[in-house]
Amino acid sequence: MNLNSLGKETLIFATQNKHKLEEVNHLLNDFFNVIGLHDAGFGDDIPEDEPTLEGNARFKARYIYNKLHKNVFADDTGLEIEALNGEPGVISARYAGEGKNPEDNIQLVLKKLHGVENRRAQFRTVICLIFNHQEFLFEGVVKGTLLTEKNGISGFGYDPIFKPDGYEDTFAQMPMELKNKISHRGLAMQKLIAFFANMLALPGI
Ligand code: ITT
Repeated sequence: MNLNSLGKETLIFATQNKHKLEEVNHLLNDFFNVIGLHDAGFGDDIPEDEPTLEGNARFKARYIYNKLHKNVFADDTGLEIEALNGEPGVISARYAGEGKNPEDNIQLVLKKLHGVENRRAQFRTVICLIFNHQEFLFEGVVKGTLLTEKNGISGFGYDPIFKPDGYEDTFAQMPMELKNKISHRGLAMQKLIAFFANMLALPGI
């Protein structure tokens, strides 16, 4: 194992997104020293041209593994809107253009849903982990409703317009701890953590 000075193994999270890194660090902090691509010395964007979330998560994790030969995981998330046949899905980051501007993306969703009664949507995350040279996939889904205007300033991306089922607040109105407990990425991460909890209890790992 590749242990750092705190006795925790370093695990690379193949992301350039600081918000995602912060959320995930919060969850994995007990087990790993999680570093993003920036701290792993990687400044380039990894292409996300696959037609599915699974494909992109796999591609990103393999891309970094093939360069660094270290344990790594990557995720890909999409907002899947029922009335738009699952759009924006795999192109959630660049829905309104290659500038990947979250405000533009939100405005485009609101425009497309203007006057539409069915506001049902879900966030879906797929994580691909490459650990000890083996590949594993984990999925997390959270269902909810899209509002007609933004609410809240926490989080990122589409959070200000997404209200998860069972809650009165949007993700952008929640503390990170609560979002992590119920969110797509949080649920996928909980599966990853359960996997590690099992794995690390085994002798020889
Ligand atoms: P990396 O590929 O570098 O990890 P990214 O910002 O492209 O960062 P994703 O591919 O996982 O992240 O997600 C695609 C987009 O989906 C992202 O840019 C946001 O617009 C949206 N998104 C992802 N997770 C979200 C979340 O928890 N809340 C709100 N929007 C989210």
